[in-house]
Amino acid sequence: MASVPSDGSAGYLPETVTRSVKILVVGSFGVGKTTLIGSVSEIAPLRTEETVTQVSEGVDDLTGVDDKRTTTVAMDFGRITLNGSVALYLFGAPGQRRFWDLWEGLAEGAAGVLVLVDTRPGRLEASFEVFDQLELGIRLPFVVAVNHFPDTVPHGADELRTALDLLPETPILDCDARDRASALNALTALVQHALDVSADRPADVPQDIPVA
Ligand SMILES: Nc1nc2c(ncn2[C@@H]2O[C@H](COP(=O)(O)OP(=O)(O)OP(=O)(O)O)[C@@H](O)[C@H]2O)c(=O)[nH]1
Ligand SMILES: [Mg+2]
Repeated sequence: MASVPSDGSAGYLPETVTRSVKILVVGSFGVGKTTLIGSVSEIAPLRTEETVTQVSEGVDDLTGVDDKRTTTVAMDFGRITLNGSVALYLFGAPGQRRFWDLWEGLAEGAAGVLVLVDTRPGRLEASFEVFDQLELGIRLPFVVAVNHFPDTVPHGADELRTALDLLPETPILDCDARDRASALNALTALVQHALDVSADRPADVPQDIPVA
């Protein structure tokens, strides 16, 4: 399905690509957005990492990500080609609360949003506002991916759906942002969901994206 160039082509878009789709990746501080885009991108990802400063103290909860030294201050960018024909352009949002005003601009033209959540004790609450932001400001189809850390306690989808107040049709899946196949699986689920949602709005998303 996906390929990383090993032939020195520097990640030029394959000639077989006939469609391009913009995807936004959001989530609260430190959930693994930059990691996921880095794992899955077939080109060297663009990152805008800066050192976490004291400005973050008392604002962004560092619980569970104590070893995190850098944070995204503008966006991540990567690309993955599905089935040789559809290029997904991945835009990662900054997770620090003070940068959330950038999300709406980053969402422009996107077909859907992958929402990463960290369900560990003390971390899940940070995602509540993310969904407010999505529902009030961005209003695009989204899929929720639970990024598993070593101390993540598995929760049932129903339990999470209730905790996050999600609609019954919103897909929830597990992923490991460090794992390419897992990240790809989450993105594929999002494309499929965006297609399903757009059935009533044919202009939003190309209808013939091959999802394998
Ligand atoms: N164990 C484990 N660690 C992860 C995983 N994903 C990310 N990490 C680690 O968690 C930290 C957060 O990763 P980032 O990818 O920078 O998170 P982010 O969501 O981009 O963070 P901001 O841009 O600052 O909001 C890093 O230290 C990663 O190495 C995962 O799936 N499992
Ligand atoms: Mg980041």
